[in-house]
Amino acid sequence: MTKPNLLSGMQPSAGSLHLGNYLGALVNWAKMQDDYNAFYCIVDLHAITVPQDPNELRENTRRTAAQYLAAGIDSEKAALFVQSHVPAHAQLAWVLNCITGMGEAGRMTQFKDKTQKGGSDSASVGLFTYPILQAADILLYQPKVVPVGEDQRQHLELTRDLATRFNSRFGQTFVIPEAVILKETAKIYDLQAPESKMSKSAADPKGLVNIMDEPSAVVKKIKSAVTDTDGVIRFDRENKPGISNLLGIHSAISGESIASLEARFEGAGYGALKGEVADVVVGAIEPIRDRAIELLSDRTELDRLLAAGAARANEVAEKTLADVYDKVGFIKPI
Ligand code: ATP
Ligand code: LTN
Repeated sequence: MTKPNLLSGMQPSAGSLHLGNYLGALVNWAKMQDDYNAFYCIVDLHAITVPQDPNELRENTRRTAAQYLAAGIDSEKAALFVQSHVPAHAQLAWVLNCITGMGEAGRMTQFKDKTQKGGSDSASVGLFTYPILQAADILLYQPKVVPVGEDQRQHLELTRDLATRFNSRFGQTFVIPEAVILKETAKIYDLQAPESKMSKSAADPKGLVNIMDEPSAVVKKIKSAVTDTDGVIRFDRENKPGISNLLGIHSAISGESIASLEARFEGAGYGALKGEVADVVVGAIEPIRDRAIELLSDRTELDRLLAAGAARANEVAEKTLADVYDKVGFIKPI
């Protein structure tokens, strides 16, 4: 029996992934590659919707790929590729642009949030059409499932709407994909501001554990995590966000339940919990960092893996695009 397709994407927008990306996305992607025919796309076209330094973008694209491979994405099982290596993404996005309403695109909250932060002059038209390019990323691969974070739910709804509209206007073309929203336990919060999610754009770098951080820096960040003053180790997201986040991180990595951690740390000080969380985190990410550094030392091999991924992706994407071009009435070149 053939496996159903899966697609997901990540932006190469920083030199390192953080613990939130790792526990929220990567761990799950590595698991899902066994049961699905998985396509994992590094979305460089999306990254340039905000200004990028060209050399940094090149570096971050390879660093992102290396970290995914180091964390268990197997290039034999899943196709790991760079979006700009598959021209059909931009080509299908154009067609989808032409069936999307201005108002419909304007309702996307991520665009609204980002323009509110930077002002409408700083926002590009590319940022406005970002979700339509994302819909193209997805629909080209006819995936049954798209694993994403909660923040992507609205983009997935738009993708489903566009696919349904195209199918009803031009005949059955696209599979309607389902969003798979990652479990609540995998939502990781900032160590310095534990009410907000851990994010690349954190105000204070101390709040962010990066996969590529030196182990000693990771230990330091965890030991200086913000907690509270009542001295009890108990999971209570509302009143004890710092301690709850540390328990959540431990549990997500070690697999030990929160209840068991609470029982084991009853009467212990916060320092003891932090020490153990630091050990657990370093134990998980240090081998990934080491392997990523190793992969990055052979860029020819890394680029070869990405080229192989792109070849597999192109094969599927070109088929869908040819069907779309035909359905909308473009004549075939002879
Ligand atoms: P950031 O907010 O750090 O910029 P992002 O969402 O832009 O992160 P992407 O590379 O676009 O990062 O997304 C990679 C994946 O990581 C997405 O599926 C996203 O939902 C997930 N993710 C990001 N931050 C967290 C977090 N703190 N906890 C759990 N999952 C997260
Ligand atoms: N918008 C997504 C990144 C992304 C994506 C995709 C995710 C671009 N194309 C296709 C899933 C499927 C984000 O910011 N996480």
